[in-house]
Amino acid sequence: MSDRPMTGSRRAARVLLVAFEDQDNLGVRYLASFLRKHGHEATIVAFGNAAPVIEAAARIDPDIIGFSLIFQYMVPEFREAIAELRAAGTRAHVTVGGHYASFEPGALLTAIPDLDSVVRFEGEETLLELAETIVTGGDWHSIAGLAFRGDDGGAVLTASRQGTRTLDDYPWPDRDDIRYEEQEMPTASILGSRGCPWQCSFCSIITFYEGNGTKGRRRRNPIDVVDEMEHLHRDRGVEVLLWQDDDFLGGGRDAVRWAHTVAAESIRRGLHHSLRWKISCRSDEAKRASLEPLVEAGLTHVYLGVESGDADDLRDLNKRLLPDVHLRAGEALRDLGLSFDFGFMLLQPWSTVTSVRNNIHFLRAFAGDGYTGATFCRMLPYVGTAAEKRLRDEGRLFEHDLRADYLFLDPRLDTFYSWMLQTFACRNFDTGNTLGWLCSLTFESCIDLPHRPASRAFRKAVQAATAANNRTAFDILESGLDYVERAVEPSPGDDFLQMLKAIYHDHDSRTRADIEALKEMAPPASVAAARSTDKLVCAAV
Ligand code: B12
Ligand code: SF4
Repeated sequence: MSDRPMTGSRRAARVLLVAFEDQDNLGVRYLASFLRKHGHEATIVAFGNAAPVIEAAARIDPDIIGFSLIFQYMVPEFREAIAELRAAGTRAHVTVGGHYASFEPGALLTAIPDLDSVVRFEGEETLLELAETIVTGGDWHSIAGLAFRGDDGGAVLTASRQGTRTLDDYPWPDRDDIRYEEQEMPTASILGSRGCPWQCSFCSIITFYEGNGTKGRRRRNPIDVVDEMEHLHRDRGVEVLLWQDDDFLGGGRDAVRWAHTVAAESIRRGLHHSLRWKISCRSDEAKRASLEPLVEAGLTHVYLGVESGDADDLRDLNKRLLPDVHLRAGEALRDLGLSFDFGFMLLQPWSTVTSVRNNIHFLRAFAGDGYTGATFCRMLPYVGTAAEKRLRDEGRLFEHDLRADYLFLDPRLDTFYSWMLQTFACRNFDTGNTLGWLCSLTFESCIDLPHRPASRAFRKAVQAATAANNRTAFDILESGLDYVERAVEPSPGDDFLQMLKAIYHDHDSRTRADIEALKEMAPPASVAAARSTDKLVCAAV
């Protein structure tokens, strides 16, 4: 399996990597290619349940099994799978890496007794050193970038890994086992950079990369990036690139120049004819002049980090911009004919009734026309964020089930939030939710490929259905807020709130019927792959 056999007496380490993989999981794919570059064997198994992991472990007899834990809520499932692995007789060293693991190694080592170590922050060098030490029977406890259980049961952290890493030193992510040819619209994830120069209070990207002693956003050589794009398109048949960069335009003029170099080089190589892009960026970066060259190169869709339409909220979130900037970004994206969706936290720990009301008004102006499906949720205080620290300092953070949580300063908002969760679960939060479908259809109605030209009639129909749904959701939200503002001791079960919920559910059924009709109208060979955009909704929280 390895591309370069080990020389000398040391044998190649066998590493089994396990990860949630809705889209290409670049974390484990970078780890796998780095291990292979150094002569080791790496196998990736997508995580759904323990059975395929146990089967792969029995087949490969790995030295290390590494789980990628980027999402905190998956801890219980991983705990179960690791216990089942041990029960099946696995003696391999079991480690975990990823965002949550990096910030909370102590809690994780306590929650998962069968775990041997945690790899903290970017894992390429640490995992390689761990693999090479374990395969030679050495003592791995002093390897930098690790955490493990000490004699007293508490977590021991080894020295952190420091120093600027050049991303160009890493081989491209290992995608050998991905069957792009079997996808209806072959879609690959790609990274042009790691990190972000901004400091939003709800986001852990800054602290995560600082954990390795790096700062800001590290960009790859743009020509090497286009080499990877060309390989994916011409050799693997990929038609859509999901740029997983947290902020594709983050880093001022240099970053825009870098993005334009990628665009110009891919046009020079003719990739723009049949390769389409999706990027994420901030509203203050979504300017016509910055985006136009990317559109020429194939940009179709933008995920915009809006987060709030209230000036006080935006200050609490440390977004360093005002609501007008979002509205201008929305206009620029419409002018360029791009589809977009956006992250939006209707509520955050310092919300007031007024800020929530302002947010609903903002949503009407921003998405009332149905150009995009309007998302709304509540900020979650993830570990490693300034918001989590502030809540902790204020004595407002409490834990349940390994998740940090909080109550609002105004108890009426707790009632509003509980009611909102019930009322809009089918629209915003459940698997296969209505909004996910509206966003998928929006993307589909804008993408234009040589074998699948965009249809104006389809676009208009999707926008009309989205507008009707968005506006109903805003009306229901506003009526619910009016009620909790005026009622004495409101409760989510109050008759009036339950009536609003029933009205929304009735409308949601009609939107579902519209969606079924729209799916029939969609140009062929696309619906399944575009579903991946469901998960982009609200990805920042
Ligand atoms: C792509 C992505 C997604 C994709 C998932 C892609 C997939 N794998 O299928 C989608 C869009 C589905 C998604 C959804 C969500 N996401 Co998301 N997502 C990302 C994003 C933007 C990029 C991930 C990536 O490719 N990173 C680049 C690779 C190279 O880095 P990496 O994965 O961190 O891996 C490195 C290290 O962590 C470490 N490592 C990782 N795994 C392992 C394993 C081992 C064994 C070792 C040794 C090391 C190691 O080494 C790797 C190489 O250096 C990240 C932000 C980010 N920059 O990472 C957010 C991020 C991971 N998502 C986040 C969140 C919150 C979500 C959602 C919960 C949002 C929501 N409210 O719905 C959902 C949950 C998904 C679900 N299942 O329900 C948060 C997680 C925060 C946290 N503390 O939990 C992040 C960090 C964004 C943020 N700004 O806060 N997401
Ligand atoms: S939310 Fe986006 S812009 Fe803000 S720090 Fe995180 S990645 Fe950067």
